Amino acid sequence: MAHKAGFVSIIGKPNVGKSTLMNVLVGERLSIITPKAQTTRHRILGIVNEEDFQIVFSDTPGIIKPKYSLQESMMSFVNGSLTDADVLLFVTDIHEQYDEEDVLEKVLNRNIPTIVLINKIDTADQAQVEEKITYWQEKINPLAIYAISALHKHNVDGLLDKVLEILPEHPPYYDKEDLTDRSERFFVSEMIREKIFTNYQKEIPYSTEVIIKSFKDEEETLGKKGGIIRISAEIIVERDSQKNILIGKAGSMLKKVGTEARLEIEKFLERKVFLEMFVKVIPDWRSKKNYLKSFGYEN
Ligand code: GDP
Ligand code: K
Ligand code: MG
Repeated sequence: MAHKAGFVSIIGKPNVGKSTLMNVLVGERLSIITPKAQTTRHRILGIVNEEDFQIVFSDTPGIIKPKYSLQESMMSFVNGSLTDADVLLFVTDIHEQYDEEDVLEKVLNRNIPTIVLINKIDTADQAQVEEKITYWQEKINPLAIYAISALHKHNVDGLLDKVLEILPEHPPYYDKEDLTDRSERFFVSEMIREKIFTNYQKEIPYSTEVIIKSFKDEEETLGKKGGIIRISAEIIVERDSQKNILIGKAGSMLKKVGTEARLEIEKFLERKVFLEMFVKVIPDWRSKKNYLKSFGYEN
């Protein structure tokens, strides 16, 4: 049988469940998930490999109108994923209103086969689901519409079969062992960022970046069997006041974040981890191109 392969972009507004869906499709917890908008800042590949196919999913930041350079870079990741997509998975929340047309225009004027996913149907009744299916049918007449719950893995298998049906015959783009294009360091920094998103309110999560300064696996560096992985991370914020909040009384908050992140990282790496974190202030880093570039946000 001929081998199929292609790129499948998961796109939509913030918080509709794109990252949840990507993790379900790939069967691994690659993308971080929080109830806050703009959790995902990068294009993250999740690769599903079988003998006769390779599906390369792209999780992307939610589509917004950028207000500062970081957000511009986030939107350029969305555009990049649209440029090489063989299939679009356009994710919507069942309760979401589409009164402005800008998102649709950006996404749907490209002649890419599009599947609409009406997500979070666990929060709606059958009549609402049917109403939305009709709505999207009339509005954009996509190749297919699936009403799903990414959270409860409901109706997702049929979706995978549909994607396979559309994918072109092509040799694999990545090694068939690969699960993603990102490094362990990247996922570690994301897991710390996730805990910052869930532990702090207001502007702190949006003003924070996490940089892994060192990552030393004692099994490799010391040849020590059962050795731990020592990780040192820098948490960057924009102001001294944010640094104080992040650290908390006598370091209590940072300690909580560190413990939660370490447990997550240990699960991911399947190893014991020692995690140390430092907080550093870089005023206005989200608007400074040189910092953005060094943090991996190319524009
Ligand atoms: P993204 O911003 O589009 O990547 O959305 P996330 O995957 O980060 O999810 C945003 C929020 O929606 C999180 O709190 C998820 O747990 C929640 N969520 C995602 N899918 C579903 C779903 O099918 N049903 C419900 N009830 N919540 C969901
Ligand atoms: K989110
Ligand atoms: Mg996301």
